[in-house]
Amino acid sequence: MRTDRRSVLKLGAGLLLSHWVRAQRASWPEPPVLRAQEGRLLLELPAAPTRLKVAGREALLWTYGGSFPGPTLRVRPGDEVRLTLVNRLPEATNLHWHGLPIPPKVDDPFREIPKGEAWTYAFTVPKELAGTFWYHPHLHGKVAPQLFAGLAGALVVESPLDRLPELQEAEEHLLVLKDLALENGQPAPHTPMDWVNGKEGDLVLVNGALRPTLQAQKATLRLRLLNAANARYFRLRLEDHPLYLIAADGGFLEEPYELEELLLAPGERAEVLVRFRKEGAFRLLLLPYERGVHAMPMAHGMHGMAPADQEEPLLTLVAPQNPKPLPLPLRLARLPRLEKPQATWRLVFGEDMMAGRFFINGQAFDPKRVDLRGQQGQLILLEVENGGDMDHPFHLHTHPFQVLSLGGKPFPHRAWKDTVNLKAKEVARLLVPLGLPGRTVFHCHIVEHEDRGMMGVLEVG
Ligand SMILES: [Cu+2]
Repeated sequence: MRTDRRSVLKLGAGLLLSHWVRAQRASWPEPPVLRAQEGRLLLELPAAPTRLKVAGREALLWTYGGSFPGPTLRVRPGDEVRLTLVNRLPEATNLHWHGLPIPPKVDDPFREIPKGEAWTYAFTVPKELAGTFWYHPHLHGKVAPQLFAGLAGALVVESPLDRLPELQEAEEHLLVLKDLALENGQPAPHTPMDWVNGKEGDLVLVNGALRPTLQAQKATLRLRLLNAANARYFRLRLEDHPLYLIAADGGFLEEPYELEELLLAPGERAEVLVRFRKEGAFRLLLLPYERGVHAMPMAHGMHGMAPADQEEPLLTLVAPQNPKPLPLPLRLARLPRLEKPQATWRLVFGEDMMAGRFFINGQAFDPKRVDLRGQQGQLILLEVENGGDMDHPFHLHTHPFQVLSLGGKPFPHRAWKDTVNLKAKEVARLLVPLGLPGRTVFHCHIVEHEDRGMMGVLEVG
């Protein structure tokens, strides 16, 4: 494919850093946005060590395009994306297009881009797709340190439904939720315990900022939330206001679903509407969440659970004067009813805490082994059981699914998902229409667990 050199966006550190510095001065930070022009997004994106200021401290992170989080890519169905990842990291990496139903040959978790080399990802954004997706490294064994070091960015697929008056008139923002721990100005290295529990950081950041404030101009907000953390769960509640869920991982629900709390496991996304009922400042609170992490699994056996943290503010929303929120949209997407699965597959998550190894159906990941085989067009009932003592978010590449039931209860709304959290001993029943052919993977999205074996291979012919 020929590339028009002049139209390629080259993300030298300069362009994005200047953009970022400006954004940091404003009270509300948001990653720089790169938008497709005339149906094409042509982009050279370096992954490189980058000096930044994070939460008032100097830090050397690993970034995409010089910003933390990486630039937000905004595209529409049918757009052509041609992104060249330039690896300026001191080790190999690659890219995963989390949630996009694109060919596994393109979104290839088995590909390795050596240091100093580049690789071009070229694909067409699928028709009928809309929602909040993301990109991050997926090189087995290295995902956890690379993601923790800062390598993550959002990809927004716009939709004709965005033009519904109740959505178009809303004020839209992206919230990349990601934690970080710094040691000597660099991302703290993984301890042996981090490789068991999944690494969490003491800096809980929104778009790379600590406890930012958003001064809303409008009385209705549309927030796109992405949990881009390695292992931290975001259980969220907004003071004095419910949240109206309008989209899950893979796009719109059929109608808004009112929530008192929103739980986002690593890898998950949600879009919510906030409708201000009164003037004032309202904190989005991060509530404690017990995910079964172990305090001392290595040295002295199980010492019980780590104490749950107290609730703390994640960010503050300031309502405009005399707010008059928009009505809720009555109808959103029409989603297919999936019925009569042709096969049932079963996956069981397993843990060996003492060894720090993780399994699916008793086996650690082997890229040369195919664990599940199916045919394009088949509808699969996939039962995933968490046989472990910790929560594990199940993620499947390439093939979005609908959740039939979780923990024995029917799922409360129809939605396209690609990541679903399982508490200890829970079973999720998923309906998976097998889509594009090729070899892809499924795994736990606590990326330390994936790096330490909790991943398998699905081949669709
Ligand atoms: Cu896990």
